Amino acid sequence: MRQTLSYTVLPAEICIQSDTENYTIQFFSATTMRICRTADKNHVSFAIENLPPFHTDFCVNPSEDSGLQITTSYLDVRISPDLKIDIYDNRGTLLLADYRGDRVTTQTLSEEQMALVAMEGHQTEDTTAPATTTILKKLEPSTYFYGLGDKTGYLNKRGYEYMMWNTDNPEPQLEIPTFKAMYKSVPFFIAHSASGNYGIFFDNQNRTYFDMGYESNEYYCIRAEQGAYDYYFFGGDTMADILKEYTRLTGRAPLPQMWTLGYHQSRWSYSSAKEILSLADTFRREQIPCDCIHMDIDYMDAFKVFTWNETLYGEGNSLAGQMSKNGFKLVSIIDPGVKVEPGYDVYDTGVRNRYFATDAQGEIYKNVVWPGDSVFPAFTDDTVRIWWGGLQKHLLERGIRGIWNDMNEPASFRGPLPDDICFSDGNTTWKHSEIHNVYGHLMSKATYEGLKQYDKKRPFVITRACYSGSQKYACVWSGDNHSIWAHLQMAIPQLCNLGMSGICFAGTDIGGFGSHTTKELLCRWVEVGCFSPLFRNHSAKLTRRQEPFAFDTETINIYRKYVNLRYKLLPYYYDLFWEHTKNGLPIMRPLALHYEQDKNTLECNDMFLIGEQLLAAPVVNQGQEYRLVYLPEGTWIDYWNHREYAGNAHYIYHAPLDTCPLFVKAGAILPTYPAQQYVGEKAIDSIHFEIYISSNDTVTGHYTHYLDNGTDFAYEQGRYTQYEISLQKNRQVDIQIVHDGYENAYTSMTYDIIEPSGSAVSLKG
Ligand code: MIG
Repeated sequence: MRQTLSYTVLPAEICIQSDTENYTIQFFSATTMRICRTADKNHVSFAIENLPPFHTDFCVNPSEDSGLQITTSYLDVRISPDLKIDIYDNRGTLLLADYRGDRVTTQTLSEEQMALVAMEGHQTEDTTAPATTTILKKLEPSTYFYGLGDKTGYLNKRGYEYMMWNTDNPEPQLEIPTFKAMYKSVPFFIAHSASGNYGIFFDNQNRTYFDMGYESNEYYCIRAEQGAYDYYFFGGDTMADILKEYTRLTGRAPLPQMWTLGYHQSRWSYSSAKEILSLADTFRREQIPCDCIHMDIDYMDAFKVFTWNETLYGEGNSLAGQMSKNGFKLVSIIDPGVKVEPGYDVYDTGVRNRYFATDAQGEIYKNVVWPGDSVFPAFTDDTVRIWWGGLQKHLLERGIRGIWNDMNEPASFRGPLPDDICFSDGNTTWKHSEIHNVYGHLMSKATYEGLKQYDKKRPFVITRACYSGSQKYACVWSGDNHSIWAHLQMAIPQLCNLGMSGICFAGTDIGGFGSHTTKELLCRWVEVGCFSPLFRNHSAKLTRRQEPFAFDTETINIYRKYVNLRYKLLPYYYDLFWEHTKNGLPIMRPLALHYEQDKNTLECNDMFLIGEQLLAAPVVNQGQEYRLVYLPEGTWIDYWNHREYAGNAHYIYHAPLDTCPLFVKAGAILPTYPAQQYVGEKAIDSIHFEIYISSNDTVTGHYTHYLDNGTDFAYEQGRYTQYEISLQKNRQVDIQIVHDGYENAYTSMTYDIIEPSGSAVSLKG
């Protein structure tokens, strides 16, 4: 029997009724569309805090097949009577079609057979588990997928299945089939194909599965065990347009304090004030710039959060005070688990006010983490978040300048938290299974808001677990990697995909966390890490030491070279963060983001861009001194020797241990600072631009430079200065101040025009 759709058009939405379900469609721009089950329209979104205004400029018409056609100036959406949705762009190109067949599941073994397979320890995960929502979309042969947070594997996510379930598993996260889930859940991806681009954000924080063409080459599949049927479709001419819209919806990273972009040194755990002070001295003596030392769990008294072991780490803020004389800041770790110990005021206050998660019977739920028996704050509740935010004062009083949130998946030592543990928010009681993936998000939010209120500076929060939208509150690190080459290699696609997921402020533990690093691995890792937005070396207890001076003079020299490079480029990094607040683009970018028409870039796992002007091609293989470099279109200048490279070509590059191949796009205008041992060591009253031209002198360039006090929120009141610098064909350089609000703006500006010195020969040449 032929169905006909009935529908109602309201000023800001379209409601579609079929025999079985009602759906609502809304637009937030000509390219951004939301499709949800009408019953789910008002579900709580943890990612989107302020829905942007509705876009009401759309037309709805019945279509010839008794379906419906909705158009905006960009999209042409066709809905068939059986409720299949096909999305075209305004040129008639099909971007995304609903799949017309059924899912073909791969698990066909009987229970008995499964048990047999499991006996040897093989994985027998059942991907056919019941789902309340299954979205099947047609998979085109040429589609590449990017995003999905920091999952294992390669830049292109096609062909693999991932699970969104924040997971702490410190084993080497290697084989993708066994590591479907990591610490973070970001149910957003961008699809790129020959016919165009689009993005999908599935706003469901429950356990979800993203099969990106693993079980079939015909479709891809998004499934949820429970929760809302609610997804956003983003069209866009470029992947950058899509990221801009996705981050308009879920938020962007606010400007960080400038010092947080410097170098951070960490290890689990520096065991006393004495050790930390002597470490700081070593940095200064070796002239390796460093802004901050991280304090892992041992600084606490019996792992009780918001306490301080004064015997080992000094009284009051004495440690921070001594460190600051040397230009160092301290960041300290805070886990969510609160030790069960009557008389410990964090525990007592939480119990008295019912701030902790309970079991189904209403008893406070206990599991085990570092302090032993522990309880878990219900961060779902505003009151609990405000309380937790206030607790940060204990650390601010000790002079701590940033908070590192760990174990917030939440991790637990006595088995996972049962699904039915209750987290209340005053009105609703959420089951653990419903809020597991946003637990870290809500903890970061509480921390951010507390720091903002009591410190008044731009909060510096690092989180391990997160969800879509956490970029508003915290930067992230990729958790417990290992000191193995495979994890250095994986760092590049991980950080690039975090950027493609809206999370621009990210890093991996430089040198590797678990296992034992080597001199060569550490050197190659800092050559990648110095470009990652969060620049931190961290390692586990009982592993070989991996501070920059842990090996020999050659290592120190190489390390210093790259940390110095980072400090020289600090104003460039800061500009990129500012740009991110405007357009949602990441700092560290896959080549595909700017060269999506070039097939060579689409699966490039071992090179990346920093903004648009720099391209790094680090060596990430043991024993390698030569590597293949691909440069996309344009003219590129070797940062080290100024040789000119024609783009669209492959080169063999000699990169001994002290060399990370680095290229500057001709026409680039790079802002640079003088060498400093830490941010603020020198009062910077002048800036120097390096301007890279091509040998035929035809390349032009344009650059926006941003300056403010690098610390607080005064810029929101217009207290910043913005410069526009341009390079004309005849080497004419023009600098203009377009906003003049920062009281300590530069008193002088200088530039060098960098001329190419000879040209390189490509592989074809
Ligand atoms: O179970 O605090 O990922 O960075 O050093 C280990 C100790 C707990 C895990 C974090 C790591 C940190 C470590 N933590």
